[in-house]
Order: sequence, then C-alpha cells, then structure tokens
Amino acid sequence: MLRIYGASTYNATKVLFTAEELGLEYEYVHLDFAAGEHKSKEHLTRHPLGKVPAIEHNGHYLYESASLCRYLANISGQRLYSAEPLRAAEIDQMVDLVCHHAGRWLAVYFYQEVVMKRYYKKAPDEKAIAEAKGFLDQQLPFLEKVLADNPFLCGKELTIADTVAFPVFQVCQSTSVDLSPYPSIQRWETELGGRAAFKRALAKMPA
Ligand SMILES: N[C@@H](CCC(=O)N[C@@H](CS)C(=O)NCC(=O)O)C(=O)O
Repeated sequence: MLRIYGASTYNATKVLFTAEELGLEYEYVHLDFAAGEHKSKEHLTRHPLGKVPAIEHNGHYLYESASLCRYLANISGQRLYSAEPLRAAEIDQMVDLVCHHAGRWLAVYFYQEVVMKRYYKKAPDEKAIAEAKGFLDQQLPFLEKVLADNPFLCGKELTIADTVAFPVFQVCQSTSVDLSPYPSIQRWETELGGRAAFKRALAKMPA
C-alpha cells in the first residue's frame, strides 16, 4: 500500500507527478496547512520536521521529494531512472543540480513574489530577488543548452530529473522570472505541462 501525504505545493507535486508517470496505485492524503495538520503528532511520525511531501509504503515512512521520486522509480523497475550505475549517476547529478541550484533560486522568486504577498501580505525582498536573478542568469543558459540538444533533461527519455525539476518551473510561471531568452526551456515547460500525468497530479490537489 502506497500513501502520499502532501499539500498544494511544488515539492508535493514532484512526487504526485512521478507516481502518475509511473502509473502507480496510491492514495493521496491532503494535509490542511491552515489547520496545522502537517505539525500534528501523527504527521511528525511520518516526517520529523513536519513537512510535506512524505510517503507511507508497506508500513515504512519516507520523506524528501527527490528521494521519494527516486524510490518510486526504483519500486517500478527503474522506469524514469536506471539500474545502471553511470546512467543513474547522470540522472542523480541533474536532480541535484536542479534541486540545489536553478530550482533553489526559482523558489526564491516564488517565495518572495507569491508566498510573501499572498500569505504574509508583505512586499517582496528585492535584494533576495536580485541575488536569485544573478544565479539564474548563470545557471539557466546551461539548462537551455541541455534542452536544445535533447527533449528532456537527461536525454531522449523522460526521467525523474524532469519530474523533479518541472513543478518549480511551473509555479514560477506566476512570477517575474523571464524565460524569454530560453526557448528550449520554454518548449520543455510546454511539453511537460501538457502531459496527462502532470494534469492528473494537479487535479489531486485543491488549487
Ligand atoms: N527539501 C524538502 C522540502 C520540504 C518542504 O519544505 N516542504 C514545504 C512545502 S513545499 C513544507 O512542508 N512547509 C511547511 C513547513 O515547513 O512548516 C523536500 O523536497 O521534500
């Protein structure tokens, strides 16, 4: 039995998108952040920091979105991943690159321009956005080159690098991040956003 605990956030979307691409059967449990369900005693047994996403699989609890996507791919015969060490390392390095570099700076835009405004009624911190822009100006040209050469982040096939990377790009569509200099990233975004699995993942979560 697989259960995915989430909320309407891009980290939870990564796991639902991956599960949907893999065609896994699972139950989705939506936690109400406003009611503090993610900090409840029950949820702290699933995730020690009281965050989402987390999963329960055959009585075991696991957390951290990219690790969860890799685990789901592994229990599905490595679809979206690989049993071959070098290929797996190539996919892992792209997952890490998007989580720790480009994705991290995109998340600053989302936090400053959407979360601060919508939930805290505060103006964005322009210094934080300028810092994020500086790093993205260095990092997005690399992803543009990768996606100009191949349809997906790790070549010709969709992998967990794409399902982990895309949700943060998608939420940044409602920020001032300017992807117009990056036509291949935009082409990739359109392709992933149109996938039936991504639409099914989004449909699981309240807007
Ligand atoms: N690195 C973690 C980040 C998890 C995370 O920060 N989740 C946020 C939502 S995107 C959360 O649960 N925030 C609630 C809180 O920290 O109280 C992952 O990728 O799973």
